[in-house]
Order: sequence, then C-alpha cells, then structure tokens
Amino acid sequence: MNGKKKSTASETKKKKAAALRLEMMRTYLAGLMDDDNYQKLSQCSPQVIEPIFNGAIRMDPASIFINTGSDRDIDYVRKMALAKREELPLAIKKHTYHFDGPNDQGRDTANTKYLAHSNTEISSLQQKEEHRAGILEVRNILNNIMTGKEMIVTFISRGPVGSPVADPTLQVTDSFYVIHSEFLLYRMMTPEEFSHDVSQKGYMFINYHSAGKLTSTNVSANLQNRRIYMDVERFRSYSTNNQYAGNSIAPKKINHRFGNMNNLRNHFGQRLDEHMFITGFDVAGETIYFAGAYPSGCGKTGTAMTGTHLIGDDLAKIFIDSASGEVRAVNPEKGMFGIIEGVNRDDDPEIMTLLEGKENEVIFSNLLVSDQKPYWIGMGEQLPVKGTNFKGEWTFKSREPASHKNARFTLALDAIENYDPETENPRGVKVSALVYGGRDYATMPTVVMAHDWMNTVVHGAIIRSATTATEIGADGSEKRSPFANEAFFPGPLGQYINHYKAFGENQDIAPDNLPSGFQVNYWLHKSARGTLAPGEQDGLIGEKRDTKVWMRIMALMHMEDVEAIWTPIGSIPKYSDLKKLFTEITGKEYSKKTYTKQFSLYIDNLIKRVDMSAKEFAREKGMPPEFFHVLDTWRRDLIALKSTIGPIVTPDQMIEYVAANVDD
Ligand code: SPV
Ligand code: MN
Repeated sequence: MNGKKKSTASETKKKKAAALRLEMMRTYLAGLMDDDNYQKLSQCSPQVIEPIFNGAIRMDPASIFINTGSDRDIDYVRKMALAKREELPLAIKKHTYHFDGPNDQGRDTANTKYLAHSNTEISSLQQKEEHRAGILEVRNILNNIMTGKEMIVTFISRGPVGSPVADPTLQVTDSFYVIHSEFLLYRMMTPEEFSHDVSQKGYMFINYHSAGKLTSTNVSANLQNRRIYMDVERFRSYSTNNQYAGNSIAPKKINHRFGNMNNLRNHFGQRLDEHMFITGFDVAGETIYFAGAYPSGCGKTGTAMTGTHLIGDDLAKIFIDSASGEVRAVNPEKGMFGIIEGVNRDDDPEIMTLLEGKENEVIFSNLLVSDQKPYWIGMGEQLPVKGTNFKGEWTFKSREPASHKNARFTLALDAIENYDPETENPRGVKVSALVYGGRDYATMPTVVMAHDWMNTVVHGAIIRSATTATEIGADGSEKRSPFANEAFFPGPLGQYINHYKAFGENQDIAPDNLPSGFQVNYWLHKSARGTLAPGEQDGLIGEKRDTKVWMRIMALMHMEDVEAIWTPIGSIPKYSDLKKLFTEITGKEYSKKTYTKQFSLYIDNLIKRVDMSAKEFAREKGMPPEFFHVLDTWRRDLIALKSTIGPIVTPDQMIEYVAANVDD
C-alpha cells in the first residue's frame, strides 16, 4: 500500500518535471521563430520537440524554420537556397546548380566514424570511435555552429508513408540546398504525421548537419573540422563542415547505416537494408522485379534505368511479408542522385530528356556552367571555351577537367518515363532476384546464377571493385566490396553473413518465393580474356547498352524459361539464347567469339579469387561454416575441371564436361 503511494507520488513528480521541461523547451524555441512556425512546431509531440530543442540550444541559430513539406514551405526553401547562393539559377526555370568545395567532392571516409560503446562490435572495414569521446569531440565542433544562421527542421519518411519498414527521420540543418535536395529525394511528412509515426514505431533517426562557416563562394570553409559521426547506440548523426550530399544528406548513406544496425538488433533474419536499385521488367506477361547491388560508381543507376518499372536506383529496404510469404522491397528514397559524367542522348535518352526538359526540377552539382547552361564530360556536346566550375573560372585551354568525376544530378523519380507508381506502395514490390555487380577486369564471367541461397550469399560477399570518385582520395585500386554495402554496414561482417543466411532460410518465405541470386561483371577486359589481335586496343569486351540483354537473360533464367549451363560457381546462359536476345533487344550481332570471351572459366583466376575470399573471411569472427563449405566446393570442382580440360574452359567444353561428369 505504502509502496504504491510512493510510486504514484514519484510518477506525479516526474510528470510535473516533464511538463516543466516541455514548457521551457517551447518557450526557448518560441523565441527563435515567428507565430507561423510556432504553430507548426506545436503539432510536434514532446518526444519530437526534444531533439529540435537540443539542436537549437547547442548550435545557437538566429532563427528556426519548421518545414512541413507543404508547397508553401518548399517554395520558401527554394527561394532561400537561391537567396543564400547555395544554388544558382540556370536558364531553364526549374533548374539550378550547386558547387561543393574542391576538397568536398565525395564521401569523406577518413572522417566518417561510428560512435559506439566498447561492447558494440563494429565491422573490421570501418572506423569506430569510443562513444563518449566521439560525442564530446563533435559537440565542441557543433557549439554555436549556426550562429547568425537559420536552422531548418524537416520530417522525413525513409520509405513510402505508412510503410511498416519506413524509418521516421528528423533532419536538422542550416543548408537550404540540403533540404531542397531532400525534397526531391525523400518523402516529407507533417510534424503531426511524423510524431504519430515515431510514437507507433518507437524510434526515430535524428540528424544534425551544418555546412559550418562558408567562404565567399559559399562552400564549407572549415574542412579540418569536417566530421561525419554516427551514434549507432541512439541513431543520431552529426555531420559538420561539409556540403557534398553523401556527407550532408543524412537520410542517404548515414541513415542507411542506421537501417542496417536496426535490422541487426531488432529484425535479425527478417529485413535487409541494401545498397541496391529496384527495377522491374515485363517478361512473358509478368513484371519481374530485381534488386541489384553495385559498388558506387559502377553502373548501378544505368542498370536500374534499363528496367521498364523503375522503383529506385540506390537503396532498398528488403523485408519478408509474412502474409504472402513473399520477399518484398521498398525504396527509402523517391529521387535520384545520379552521376552525370557520360550521361548523353545515345546512352541515357530518358535521363537526358529530364536534364534538358522544362517540366521537372533538377539540381546539378559540381559541373561546368557557361551562360547559365550546364556542361559535363561525356555529354556528347562541344564544351564552351570558358565557364565556371566547382574550382572557379575554367577555360577550355586550361586542360583541366570541366566537371568532377562525381558531379551529379538530383531529381525526383516520378519525372522519369519508366517510373513505377508502385514506388509509393507501402507494401513494396515482390523481389524475384538479387544481383551483385562487381567491377573486375579478368575473373568473373559476365553473368552467373547462384546454385542456391548460400551460394547467393557467397557471390554477394566476394565481389570486388576498383575504388571510385564517390570517395575522397580514391586511387582506383581494387578492394573487396561485400554486397557493395560494406561501407554502410556497421556490424562485423560475420554477423552480416549470418544475417543474410538467416534471411534466406527464414521459414516465412514460401519456397517458390526465395529470390534467385546472380553475380554480374560488365568490366571484363579484352586483354585478360585471350590475346589482343595485332593493333587491337585493349578495353571493355562489352558495351553499356548490353546491360539490357544481361537483365533479360537473368529474368529468363530465374523463370526457368531458358536452359542454363552448370559450372562449379553457378550456371551461365547459353549462346543461342543470348544471340537471340541481342538481335531482339539491341539489334546487334552477338558473336560466338565474344560470348566465349565473356563466359569461359579462367580457372586459375577463379581459384585465386576463392582462396583470397576464404582467407579474408576466415579473419572475421563468427562466420557460418556453410560459407566456407561453398568456397571449398567451388575449389574442389574447379580443380577437377581443370585437371580434365585445362586452365581455360569454354562454355562448349563445359557442356560436354557436364554431360560426361555431372549428375543432375
Ligand atoms: C554512392 O556513392 O554510392 C552514392 C552517392 O550513391 S553518395 O551519396 O555519395 O553515397
Ligand atoms: Mn550509392
């Protein structure tokens, strides 16, 4: 009796204290905003007001703008981005451009760190900072960072509004460019909708960003204090003194990492947050959706665009819908932040139409502007004699690159011709196949279909790529790139592999609904696959437009509409099927010689890859033995094949070998 009374008394006290704190927070925030914004703020639950208050008191802005995503609010954001010269106008009315500083053109991997407790394990491929020390360090940088500036608060749904897998995400920033970009890339919610979503889901991602002090040309001045710190214990991020979207726009890669961590902790073997496009193809009267992972800058957007039903080009939240027994996926984004180099009329007509169109909004970044027109390398047009680019005044004579390799365009997907309205379906779309695209010059055949789920996991885990301009300081050297997601997976790789394995083994997936797995490689070089003819230039064996054929053959292989050839590492398509598709889709004659180059097994290279991968993953803690069993089996079968046929095995030889040696 006594105890109960006491607890009621302490509860009343707690409630009173909470009410007082709320009152204090409201009063403080009211002092920083007009009535209109205060009205919008008052739709926020106390839980949502708290991080807004915390941001304001630390960063000390002159005023606060509450962005509800309404037309009126977004107009203000557009206007301010121009007024503050974070964006500048182009001749086409809805088009603008933005420059990041010359040293702020990619993700800053050196200063991107996970803040985690000592008992929270972080991937061996990532950087960890002790939680408390990291927070103290970044707090020092955040103190008063917004003095004299306006702080913008935005409420985002990382996924279709109402989707059970969408992450409620709060963005606090002083950059109107960031919010304008986020308007094109993400779904915005009202404070009321957001507060409701947070209370239903019991979590939110909280992101603080400041571009910091700006130079006279409006780029971040204090790069020495650039930090991208991610508190994975509380899903809060602190991004300071930067503007490049991969660092500043937290709902992209920063929150993608939180999504992964959340899955590991709360949805083990049930949800995957992947660095994947989602795109669909009409095949035999059905729409088949693929999700595909490619390391940054390795053709992911281009491949996504080959689909007739585009859902997304960068990220996928994949989950098991237990009601239907299907593996389904939503795009946490609704826009595209695409690499612009090499985008031209011949290769990317749909994108080009938008980049030149008058109807849709586009933000260009880090390219060349002359006479209010954007130019970039590989646009298929004569460059002007002079202009301004992200480094300043540019002249044709200077021989400096006109645009940065990581120059981008930002636009909303619904402007694109092959946009699929299913993008907004809170239940997502059914995923039939997972594709992993490495960038390797010599080893992996162009298309390989995994034998089973564990083989899919191995194919995803062993892809490698050359480093690209999406990361600062990239030198083009080859590195491992498990699932093209290693940069964004906070946990240890062993845990990730177990999580993937458990996902495919989840009993909630109906047997027919388990996605097929493929590894693709568009990057084979002529010199690595046979000798060059006298005078022949080295280069890629295939072309960009062949991607359509590779996607179609994978759909047919998945549907078992075509026969495939068994090999130790997976099955490969037959020449006759590809030849037909090449004629049908590209109008191109596909020679047997090219096919043989693209699909022969170079056994020594493959064994090297197997051994290297086994060695790398043996260093990871907690790896499932099944993973190594797959690699051992590949190795055993490759050696047997080599001893019968030799170090290079053509598809024709493979067919004969299978007939003689392999039981069905
Ligand atoms: C990538 O590099 O994978 C991108 C662009 O999609 S970034 O926003 O930098 O991550
Ligand atoms: Mn990406």
